[in-house]
Amino acid sequence: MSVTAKDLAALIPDSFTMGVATAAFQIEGALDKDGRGPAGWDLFAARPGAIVDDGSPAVSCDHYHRMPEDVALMKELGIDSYRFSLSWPRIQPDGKGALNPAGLEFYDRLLDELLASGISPMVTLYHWDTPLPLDQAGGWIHRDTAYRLGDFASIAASFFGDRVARWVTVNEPATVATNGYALGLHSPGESLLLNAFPSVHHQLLGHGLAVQALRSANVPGEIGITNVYSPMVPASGNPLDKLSAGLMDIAQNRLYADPVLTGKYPDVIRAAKFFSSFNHPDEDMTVISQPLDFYGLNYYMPTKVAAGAGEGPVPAGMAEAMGSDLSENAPGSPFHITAWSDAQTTAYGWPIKPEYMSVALAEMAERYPDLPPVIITEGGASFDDVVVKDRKAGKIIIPDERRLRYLAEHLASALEATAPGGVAESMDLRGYYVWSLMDNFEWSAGYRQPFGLIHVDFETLVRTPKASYYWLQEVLASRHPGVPETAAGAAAVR
Ligand code: IFM
Repeated sequence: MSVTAKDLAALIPDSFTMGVATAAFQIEGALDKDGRGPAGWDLFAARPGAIVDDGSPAVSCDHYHRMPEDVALMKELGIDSYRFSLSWPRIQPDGKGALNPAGLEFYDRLLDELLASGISPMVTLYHWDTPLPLDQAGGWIHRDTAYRLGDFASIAASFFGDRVARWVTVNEPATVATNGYALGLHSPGESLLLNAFPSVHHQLLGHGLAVQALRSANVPGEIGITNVYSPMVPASGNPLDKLSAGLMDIAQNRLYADPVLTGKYPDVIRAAKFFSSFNHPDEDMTVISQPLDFYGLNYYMPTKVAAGAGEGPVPAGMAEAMGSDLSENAPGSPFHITAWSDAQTTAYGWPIKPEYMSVALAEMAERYPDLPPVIITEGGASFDDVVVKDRKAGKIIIPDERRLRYLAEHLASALEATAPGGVAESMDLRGYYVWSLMDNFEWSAGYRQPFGLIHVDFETLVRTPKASYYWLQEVLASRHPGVPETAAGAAAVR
């Protein structure tokens, strides 16, 4: 499929939100500045070998000090909305109790700058940077962390509620539970395998408590959660592969979507033996499944699943990009992820399959008849970008056509699926946010997986828009005929 900027713009409905997304820990840097407390991630990232190349998040994009420049780049891009997260340890260093005025002031300035630039703020309350004292007390294994997130939501509502258009309570609880608590690849580095289940339940409870807090503060903004969704595809017609794909679907998709959207864990989970060792009050399910104004969905790729332990939980190519030998992380696993023989891949080794964006939306629409409006809160791709110095023009050019194509094809797939006659036509799709505004600290993959529309030189911190930025700028400007094109270089790549 090849989609031009103007063709794509013509597919975008008038009221559809186009945005870019980031997360505090991945872009802010300034970890020990102005009263920020440590996060569990600060410690995890300092462990030798935990991060590819031992990349440090200490400075990252230094967004904390360069925020006005970054907002100016967003304004120039022409987006409708910016999704960012509040750094919990910058605002409330201990995760409970005293607040840090400098942290509150930073987000005050960011919100004001966005609104002055005509950009609508979408705020994520929890994007993985748990304050260290909470992690040390058990993190998401500990029920109390959910209540602390509820309190944090009240704080955010009282300081920022007047200016936030949309709230995301928790980002991708599946990634936190799987990578952080089951496999030890992310902070807090626990390898509890199936015993990680309490971290699932407590994040979902934290989501529900945060919804309650925001509702009781009467915030005018819309409220939702963000779950990542990957269609699970059996490696073959073999019944064991099909069973494995079904189990993986439960473990990575339904385990998080069902409780929020139906108030119940999937039957298999409830029946599973490990579940009986962990009890929770029944009332939790009511808290978890409160009505939402929107459901946030992150789509990056489908997953091919095969029976048996395989060489490790993920294919070698992907594992290498994450800098890990994963063969020991899930010993005796009953199934594993396997590579697609026919797919191009991102730098991470993730298969590029835009048609599965439609599959993801169709599956969600079919499974959850009462699904609220959906917003794709993240989508994007990491590639090894090439920085070209055009000495004559005295410019740097970053021709990232693969990223541009990835975004065009995935957005087109989502819009076509949800248009009348599409495979997910019953879904009310309200927006798409590109991950990410700029290259940043990609968790345990460090700086080796750049997702940005804007290149960041991590030595000099100079920002350079890539071809995908200029292309998106043209898409955005073309939505409203009559508005003059803003961008120098908008035509660089079509
Ligand atoms: O960088 C992450 C983000 O923090 C959560 N969703 C997936 C992105 C790419 O891996």
